[in-house]
Amino acid sequence: MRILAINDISCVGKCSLTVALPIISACGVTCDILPTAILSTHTGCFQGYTFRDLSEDIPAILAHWKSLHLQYDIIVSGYLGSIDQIEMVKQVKTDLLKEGGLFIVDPVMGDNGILYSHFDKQFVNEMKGLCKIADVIVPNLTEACFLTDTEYKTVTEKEYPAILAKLRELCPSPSVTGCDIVKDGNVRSAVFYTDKAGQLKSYATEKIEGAFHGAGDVYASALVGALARGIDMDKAVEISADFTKNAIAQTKKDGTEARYGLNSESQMLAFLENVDKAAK
Ligand code: PXL
Repeated sequence: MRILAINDISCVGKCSLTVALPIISACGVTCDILPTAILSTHTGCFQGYTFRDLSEDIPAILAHWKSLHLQYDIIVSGYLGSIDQIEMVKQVKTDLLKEGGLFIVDPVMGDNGILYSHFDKQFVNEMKGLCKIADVIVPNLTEACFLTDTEYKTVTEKEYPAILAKLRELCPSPSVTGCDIVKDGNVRSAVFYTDKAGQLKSYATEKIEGAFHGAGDVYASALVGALARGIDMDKAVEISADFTKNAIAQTKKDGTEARYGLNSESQMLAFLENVDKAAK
């Protein structure tokens, strides 16, 4: 099983490839990487970061891979620095995804109702185009709102089914993280997703207060690893959401600054045991 993760390298602040590579590889599959940019830190909550766009290097990398006849079972894309890079990812899918392979898009664009710096309405529109050719998309609630032209500020849990229905117009299998729901008077954090037939489903975990950077990357990487091991979507969502929640709880316990990312390392073994159990 060979996976290609397309994402940036943020050298500090665990997210994108520094999260995807260890988590996907640990699931027992090969994870190759296509770095889109190198940054000194990610762009959220840090100032003065460096940003080297690697677009110029990518055609030669792809030409070399073609000469090796590399083909992928799963391609997963994450943070893309420009509209040109969205076009590049479409080409990578055409050239390198095996017949019947899975194309998974994490439409990284924003959080807490706002777009990250560098992104605008035009980028959102182009990202909708990328989602249209994906088999699975994993937006957070903010990104789901931008993809469906929904006002984030006023969203309540009553709107989740309509958002999922609109996302299904883009992609057959959306999975939206960070959806707060109230159950028995307690707020819980849920993933809302649909199966291929369009039936709405959700999986909720304890809500841990705070904004934790890189949580979406941990969830998406775990989901890719679980799907790569042949686990069905229901179970893959469940074990990926549990892992993410445990990593958030660990980060809160450690008291490290949220912008430095999730301390998922100590929770990895339990996640991998769940992967192994479910893959049998
Ligand atoms: O975690 C998502 C992410 C990935 N890569 C870069 C980012 C962000 C979010 O801020 O800035 C460079």
